[in-house]
Amino acid sequence: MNQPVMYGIVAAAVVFVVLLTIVLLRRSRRAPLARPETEGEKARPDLKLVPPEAESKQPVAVEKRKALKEGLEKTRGGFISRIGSLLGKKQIDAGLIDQLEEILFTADIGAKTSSKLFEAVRSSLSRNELKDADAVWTVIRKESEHILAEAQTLGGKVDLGRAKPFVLLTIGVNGAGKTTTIGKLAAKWAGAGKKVLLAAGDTFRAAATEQLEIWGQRAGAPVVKGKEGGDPSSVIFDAIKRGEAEGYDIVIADTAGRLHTKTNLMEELQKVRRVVQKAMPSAPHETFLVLDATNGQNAIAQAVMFKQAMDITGIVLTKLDGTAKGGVILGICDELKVPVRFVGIGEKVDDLREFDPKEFVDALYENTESAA
Ligand SMILES: Nc1nc2c(ncn2[C@@H]2O[C@H](COP(=O)(O)OP(=O)(O)OP(=O)(O)O)[C@@H](O)[C@H]2O)c(=O)[nH]1
Ligand SMILES: [Mg+2]
Repeated sequence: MNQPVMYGIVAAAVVFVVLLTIVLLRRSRRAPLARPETEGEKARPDLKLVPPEAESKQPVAVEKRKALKEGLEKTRGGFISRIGSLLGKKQIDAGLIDQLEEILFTADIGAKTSSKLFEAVRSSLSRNELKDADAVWTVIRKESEHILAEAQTLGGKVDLGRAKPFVLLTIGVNGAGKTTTIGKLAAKWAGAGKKVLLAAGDTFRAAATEQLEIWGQRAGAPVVKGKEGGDPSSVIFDAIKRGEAEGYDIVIADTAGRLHTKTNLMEELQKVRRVVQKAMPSAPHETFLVLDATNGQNAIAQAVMFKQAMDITGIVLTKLDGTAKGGVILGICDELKVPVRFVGIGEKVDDLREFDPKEFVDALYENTESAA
């Protein structure tokens, strides 16, 4: 064999080995993704195979705070930014305090809460404690946190382990976000290893059961259904009985949206509660009033009337992401002295946050001191 042919064969062999190595390396990197999809995953394209926490490069707590801050962006752009501009320009004196009063009273946080915040600032000023804008923000923050924390302390914590099944009723006006919140909660609790059953207590709309079933499928939570136009109490009764018989940890009951001003519909809710008690004397263990933050002060009015009719143990405030009226949470807690349990910050399954007064106030008044 002559020399050029030998070199040719050696060069071809080297190229072959290099190419083979590249191909093998690529394959070995792809291997973990080659897991075949299960039937369930194929049927549920909306489900994330990798949980959101695992995808994130940042710690979970940081991610969650960021999402809450983003959810509250519009609210920060409302009365908080107006206070920011006021404090940024002027001396802290009586003239400025008058303007602050006006902003607070038009802030959709309710008259009672506005006057509480305002009085806190005014009394600090009269004690000569307000040297600069930062000091004003500190007073507003502290008073806000106090209002939220007080309701939280009075209401205690949700203890899912206190009964089996733990029965949760959800109530509220039309479109407040009840069904969506149930779906988010079912996914959250099922994800934490709880066996969750849903009760389609909204027998008013045919589509309501279907909507709940979609959420139930995502969470792996079955739905107990009744007939359209049937008695919501009996559906919820059946669900509790099935929950007991089949060892469910949690039963979450949906109800039809209703106007707080309609007496007959509020009486229907009271019947639901009586029937629930018949099915299980210690139930309902929690009754969540779901309120839409975009309703602003009307949400406070709803809350007051629902509380008169039902023993509400917790609030879920939804749609904080879509409104500048998120400060209404202060008015709700102040007026009702009922804790906020969760806040909704979007339509997706993980857009629900457990409510923590300090975290919330930090997110709400984020950057105010430096902005002022
Ligand atoms: N942006 C945003 N949208 C939400 C949130 N929660 C619910 N929604 C949306 O609000 C709309 C109404 O939600 P539902 O869960 O159907 O409300 P509901 O209270 O069950 O309504 P009814 O059964 O008619 O009384 C839906 O389009 C939801 O996607 C939230 O936190 N943020
Ligand atoms: Mg609904």
